[in-house]
Amino acid sequence: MTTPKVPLVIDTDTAQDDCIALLVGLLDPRADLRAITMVAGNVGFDQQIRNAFLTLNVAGRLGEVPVHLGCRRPLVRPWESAENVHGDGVGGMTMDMTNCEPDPEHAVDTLIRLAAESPGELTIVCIGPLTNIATATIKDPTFVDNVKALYVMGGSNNARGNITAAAEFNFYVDPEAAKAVFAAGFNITLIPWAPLTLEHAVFGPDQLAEIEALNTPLSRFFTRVCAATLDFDRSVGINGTTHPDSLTAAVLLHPELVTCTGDYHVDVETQGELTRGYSAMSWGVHGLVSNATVVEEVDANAFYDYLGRTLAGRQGQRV
Ligand SMILES: [Ca+2]
Repeated sequence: MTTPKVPLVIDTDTAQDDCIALLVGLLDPRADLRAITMVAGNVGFDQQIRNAFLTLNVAGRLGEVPVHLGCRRPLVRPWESAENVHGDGVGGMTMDMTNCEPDPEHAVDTLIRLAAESPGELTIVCIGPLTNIATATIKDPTFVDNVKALYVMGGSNNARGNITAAAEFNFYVDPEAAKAVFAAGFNITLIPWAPLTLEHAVFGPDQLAEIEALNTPLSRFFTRVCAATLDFDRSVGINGTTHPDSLTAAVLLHPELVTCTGDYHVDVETQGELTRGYSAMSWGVHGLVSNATVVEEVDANAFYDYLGRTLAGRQGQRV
């Protein structure tokens, strides 16, 4: 018996682990990736587009999955980048972009259309700021009900941030969008930065060496893309590369990776003097109704093995 494929869109600010999440969506046999939608986030918008096409190319799927361009800035605030962390997001890789044309349909309209075409079936893997999702929610009142689920990478579960002490980057960049999305009534599974990513989705030096030793086009791509942040990660006390985005895509396709979840009411701070983008996650004792399933633990070894198998594959072209 074959397992039914999971229809999904990946909404991404493509740099580093976003690229690896795209590989998961492009290469996992369980995934039916219907579109890649782009949102302002990690690095310059046009660089993000190039990074998405580089990833499609290495996966051997150029021209098969459309790239749609979405919101180029947050709802209310000016865009802030994480280029100090990511550089260009792909370790300086380039390619001929002659045949890499984004689809002319705006990403927000794509999200609305694809959700409406198969109501209750489409999952959106949200691994950037939530600007496109919030905008789609405002534009089409039926969008929330048409979407099966959102798998959101963002926030921290009563734990430390990354761009500030209080906030994780995706929620910090567009806190108004994040707040709107959590208030909208979606079925949300949330993959937080801390403690989950820091405890369960960091690949240390030995694991990175194992991946490099695979010496496939995909593993070489991984090594080049992810190595660019190693110095930054070490400077902030993380001895390895972090993989919250690829974990988010992986747990959608392989829920058996998840070993513990909790029901939380999640809200996002938009006004705080020191806490812009802070995710307040209430664990059921404050009289608030749950609006998200928060992943609390995953099988870290199984996740690493899964990505290793993906990168060991024969798909992809030389880089
Ligand atoms: Ca991202």
